[in-house]
Amino acid sequence: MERTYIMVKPDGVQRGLVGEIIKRFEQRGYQLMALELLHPTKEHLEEHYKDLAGKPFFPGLIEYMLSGPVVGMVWAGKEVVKIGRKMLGETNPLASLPGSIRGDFAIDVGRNICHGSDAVESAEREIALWFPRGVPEYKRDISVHGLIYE
Ligand code: IDP
Ligand code: MG
Repeated sequence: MERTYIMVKPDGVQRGLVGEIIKRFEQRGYQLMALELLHPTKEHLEEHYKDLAGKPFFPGLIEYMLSGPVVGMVWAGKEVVKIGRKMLGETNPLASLPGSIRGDFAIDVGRNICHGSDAVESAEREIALWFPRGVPEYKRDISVHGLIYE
């Protein structure tokens, strides 16, 4: 089953949007596999965002991500990486359609409340980074949701 790493960033936690973001993934039909509120170190965040290390906004991004706790989650289900990104909206909230999380709750690219992996490979890398003890699988009674998994 495809998995993705979704994170509520410090501004999302401060604004009380954790439940709202969880709700959207749950009601869409995705399966919650792991969930943790944590205070990541600078080194951990630099590793998470290592592909962006050369960008001018990188120091500001790390400072923002260090401003408070984050909530990390693993969600699983059909095409969850791609659909999860759609549910989050565009990187710049101003380009995000209403109905997406950023399109409903944010206006600033530097305070865009959530993170979602951008590919299956980066999702697996991020899951290993944020949940190093592993993420156990569990069975879900999918018939109650009307979902059919291949
Ligand atoms: P993503 O979060 O939509 O995948 P990335 O390009 O991976 O976007 O950038 C990671 C994060 O860095 C963004 O979510 C945003 O918080 C921040 N960021 C990206 N571009 C800019 C920018 O131009 N100015 C300020 N912050 C930015
Ligand atoms: Mg990204």
